[in-house]
Amino acid sequence: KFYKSKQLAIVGCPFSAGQPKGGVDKGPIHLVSAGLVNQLEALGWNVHFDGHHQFEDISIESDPPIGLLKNPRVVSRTCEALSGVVSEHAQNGRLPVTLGGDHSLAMGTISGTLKHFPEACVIWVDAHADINTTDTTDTGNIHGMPVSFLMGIGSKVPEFDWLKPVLAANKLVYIGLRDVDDGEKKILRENKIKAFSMHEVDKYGISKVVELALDHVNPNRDLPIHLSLDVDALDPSVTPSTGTPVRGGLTFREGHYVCEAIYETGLMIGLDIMEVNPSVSDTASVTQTVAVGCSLTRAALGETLL
Ligand code: 6HN
Ligand code: MN
Ligand code: MN
Ligand code: MN
Repeated sequence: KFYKSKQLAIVGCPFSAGQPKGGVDKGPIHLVSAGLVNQLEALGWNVHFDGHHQFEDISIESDPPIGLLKNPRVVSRTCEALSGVVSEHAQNGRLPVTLGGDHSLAMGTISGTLKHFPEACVIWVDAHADINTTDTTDTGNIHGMPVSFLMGIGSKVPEFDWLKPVLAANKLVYIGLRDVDDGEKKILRENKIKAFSMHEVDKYGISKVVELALDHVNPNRDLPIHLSLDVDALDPSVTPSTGTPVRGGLTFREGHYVCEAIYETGLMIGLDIMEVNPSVSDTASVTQTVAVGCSLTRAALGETLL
């Protein structure tokens, strides 16, 4: 609907500075090595893949914390560069599919897609709300903060001046939450942000939850949708190789259902597949997590069961 032809761009982002564990930077390399490009071509997509972005000009040296924020300059400059890459793909009619890397990258992807689709809504599928501010963060890990930066809430950090508040509270909805910090709960309440935790998934079932989520951010089913998916939204038995696993998550089918249902709207203008970490757990777990990362991506891009 929003892109003329079936064209997409894979934006591989080997990046881990938004959190402390090594390995998440290898996530996109594993997803592509597993054959993701061919799999998407088999679904009828014209896939543009230039290789993984290295953002080489950005040094991790001399980047001391700002307040509690770890690697703030590296994260900021990487996301700024990513924002440009993503918005250019959108401008050229290619659906940007970003493979992370840690979830701080969503500052780049969402600011990039919203530049071209300012009316778009965001569906954030995650165990975590990733909405800590510079004031509420306990860990200083910026992958727990991208949403607050996109909304422009919390004390400002000059290093992130390039990122304007682009995301309104009523344009955001969460699915899958189950590990939300106290400060984040307060932010969700105060900003009246709609969230469907695992409690609501249990109560209503996943199809109703997706319908209610769309009713909230996209009542007439006519606005563009950016889907940002953290693989830790799924249960650790399904996607064990991720940096911050939390038990009690979405089943394999529930995770895929969300992707299929968003694809069915025909409104998706951006997709993030984040937080696959091939250094977490054993080889079998890594193979499984990468395979699920690929199948979630395919489900979001039109793979059907029949
Ligand atoms: N993620 N709320 C915790 C924090 O450090 O702020 C966890 C964040 C996890 C982020 O999984 O993308
Ligand atoms: Mn290119
Ligand atoms: Mn998460
Ligand atoms: Mn996340």
